[in-house]
Amino acid sequence: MSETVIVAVENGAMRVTLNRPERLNALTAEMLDALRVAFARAASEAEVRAVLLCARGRAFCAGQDLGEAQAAYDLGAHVERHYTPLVLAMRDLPKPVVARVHGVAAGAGANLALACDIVVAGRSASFVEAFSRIGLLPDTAGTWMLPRLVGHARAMGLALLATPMTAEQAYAWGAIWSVADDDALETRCDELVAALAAAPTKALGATKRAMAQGWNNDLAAQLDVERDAQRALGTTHDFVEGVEAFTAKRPPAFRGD
Ligand code: LHQ
Repeated sequence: MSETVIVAVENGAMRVTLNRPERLNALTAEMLDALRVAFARAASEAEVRAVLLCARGRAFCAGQDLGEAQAAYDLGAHVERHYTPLVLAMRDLPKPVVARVHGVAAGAGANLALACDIVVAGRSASFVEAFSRIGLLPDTAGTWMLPRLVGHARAMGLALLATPMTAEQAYAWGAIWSVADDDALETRCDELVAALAAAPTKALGATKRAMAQGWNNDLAAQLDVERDAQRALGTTHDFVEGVEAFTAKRPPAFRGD
């Protein structure tokens, strides 16, 4: 079990905490392995219905540990081994992933946060595409996500200039879901994750998948995606429960199946 990535499952929610505060949670190979294991577990355990990615200390994550990166003989191999499967695991997980971001999120740390399905930032948060400062390009899906989230012009400014995007900017530009006062951030995120963990998991998973497919589909193909997903969701317990609860004017008790 890793001490630099702490994983706990409670009431349907998996909390994944980056825990290397003295290095601003800069990502080591051990941490990246542990993150991949955590997301694989989230995928395989039905008990897990939502994931919270958060961090200890004064920053969310300073990106790749530059001490280790310098020692890597081939950065491409490092990216392929550690970052590519992690981003794909997060995006392919048919369950919602929430990022709770406070303080700096830099480099791969910024892009890992932005790869989550819902990002809530404390007012102290900033997202820094720090790559150009050290002679690299935005990885961890930065070049794919940023233009989709904030548009080409802002993506280019963020990437080329490495100017921090504040929490308020990230919110105003549509890169994140919401901003909270730092002292309210933890409670806000816990409530959000609890609500997601009690939601109809299959429907949320299908929504996430369909939204991702939508980036590449034309309208007709996407309408087919929706039809097929709706057909499958129509056979779930949670659909029956949702309609019964609505009719009986009571809150639904979704089981996630
Ligand atoms: C760090 C780090 C760090 C090690 C702070 N590593 N120690 C790249 C290469 C290869 C393959 C795959 O992908 C990537 C992806 C990437 O993520 S590249 C981008 C890597 N990240 C950065 O370039 C950011 C580097 N850090 C910073 O620019 C600053 O530390 C930020 C802006 C995050 C925070 O600044 P401050 O609040 O002023 O804190 P600090 O700089 O004093 O940092 C505190 C300590 O943490 C310090 O150690 P020290 O012993 O002096 O207290 C830093 O050396 C250490 N630290 N980031 N990435």
